[in-house]
Amino acid sequence: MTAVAEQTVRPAVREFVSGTKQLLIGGQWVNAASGRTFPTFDPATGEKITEVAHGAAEDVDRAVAAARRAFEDGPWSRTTPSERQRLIWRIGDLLLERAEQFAQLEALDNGKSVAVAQGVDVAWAADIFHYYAGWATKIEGRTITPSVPWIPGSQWHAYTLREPVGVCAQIIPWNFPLVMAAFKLAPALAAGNTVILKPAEQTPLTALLLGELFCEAGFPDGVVNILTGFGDAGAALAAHDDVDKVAFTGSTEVGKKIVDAAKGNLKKVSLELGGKSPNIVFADADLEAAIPGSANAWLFNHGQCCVAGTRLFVEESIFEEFTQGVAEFASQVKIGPGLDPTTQLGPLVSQEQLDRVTSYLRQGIADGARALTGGGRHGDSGYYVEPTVLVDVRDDMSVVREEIFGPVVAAIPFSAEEGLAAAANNTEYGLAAGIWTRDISRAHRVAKQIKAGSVWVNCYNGFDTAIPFGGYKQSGWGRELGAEAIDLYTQTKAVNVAL
Ligand code: TXE
Repeated sequence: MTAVAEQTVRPAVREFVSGTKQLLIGGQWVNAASGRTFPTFDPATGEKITEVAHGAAEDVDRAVAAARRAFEDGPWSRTTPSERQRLIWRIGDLLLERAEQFAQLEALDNGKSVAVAQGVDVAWAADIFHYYAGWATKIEGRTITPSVPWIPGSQWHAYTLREPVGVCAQIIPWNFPLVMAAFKLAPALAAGNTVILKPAEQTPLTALLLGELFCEAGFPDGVVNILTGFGDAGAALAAHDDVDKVAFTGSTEVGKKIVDAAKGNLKKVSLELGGKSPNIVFADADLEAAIPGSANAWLFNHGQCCVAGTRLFVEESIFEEFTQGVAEFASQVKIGPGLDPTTQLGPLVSQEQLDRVTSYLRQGIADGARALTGGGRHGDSGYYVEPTVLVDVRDDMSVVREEIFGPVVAAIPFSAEEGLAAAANNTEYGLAAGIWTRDISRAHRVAKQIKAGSVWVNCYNGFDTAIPFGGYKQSGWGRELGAEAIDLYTQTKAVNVAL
């Protein structure tokens, strides 16, 4: 840790990162079978925070075996829904009790502002555990009265049971490390599954701290296993014959590899992948709300959001005024390290992401795009990028077509509602969209035409644990959050009884 980080973070955080972090397998903290470790870095400085166990295929086998035992023989398969409810609820409580520690650790490892980490990430993760604790006691089947018309006079009684899928592998990314862990773990556990969670190699720390909460709360051994490592560990989980389901959030490219790897035993697959979401502003919109709202649509979390509104469609008559307003807003955000509570825009997560985002910017400008503000790296230490508003863009440019995952937006003028949805839908992705207008009929009309899993009207990033979330097209398979996530982690058994 740097001297600044040493001074800023609480003793509990310093202590947590003071030694090598281990894997959580079968209720025990253990080294990787190979004994290897890897470093995790502070993106504000590029300096190492600590070493983490480098889990690989052999550890995957151990973790899957532990999860299988806990599912088949262990107490988890015999716990009642109300016992699961109490345990899961306790995780939400513990997260809130330790909110500051989690927030500082997240800011240190990921680079996001500590204020956002506490107010959004930790608060939301706790809410997700509380919400799904409630679901544990409400997973119910149906009764059906079949008529079986080809057996006259027969009498039948049929009902459905909703059973857990089994051993679930959950592979998550680095942009919302704690929230992603909560998205995956809470519904899976509520439905009675056991889990192996693989955090991203860039940001393993809050998942490991969360692992401590599972031990403290009294979850039986092997119900939650946490395996830190790289893509090869994820690939081994996705391919494992004793894993019943794999849930993944990350790039579309890796999502396709997961689908291939899962074929062996046809395990269930759910995917939440990339996006290039349209955010549409009509001339009649409330500009006082739409300008900051549309800026935050791609600035939030430094643009490292799968839902980021990175194609900004603005009606021609207000295009110049609006894009200037967004550029001015963006140029005024305070850039700094995540651990500074006044920071609004922190560093990107890694050198790799810095290189990736700045290379998109260079390519876009070489292709003829013009930066109204920003355009490159910010400073020369840490992984900072200037918030960038690009105009004069064309549909064939990579900055318009591809997910950049940094604080960059491409602004595109439009002249009429006719043809607008086709332009907005002209992407391989379909995760989210925004619509800003005072015309309520138009808002609903356009919302219906957009091919995306979430549409926000006169707001952006409007998330709630009860609202389902997921992608159309190449943005994914399945829906997380809400009741839909319980569907992802249960399977239906139909029982038909001849009376
Ligand atoms: O993602 P990866 P990366 C997008 C975003 C970003 C790009 C690359 O555009 O710029 O992806 O980021 C694990 N089998 N998103 O390379 O590789 C990996 O260890 C199984 C969008 O970091 O998809 C990590 O835990 N697992 C996204 C997780 O997959 C594998 C969030 C995500 O890493 C694997 C992150 C394999 N073959 C990036 N290879 C979103 N939808 O929010 C890697 N992993």
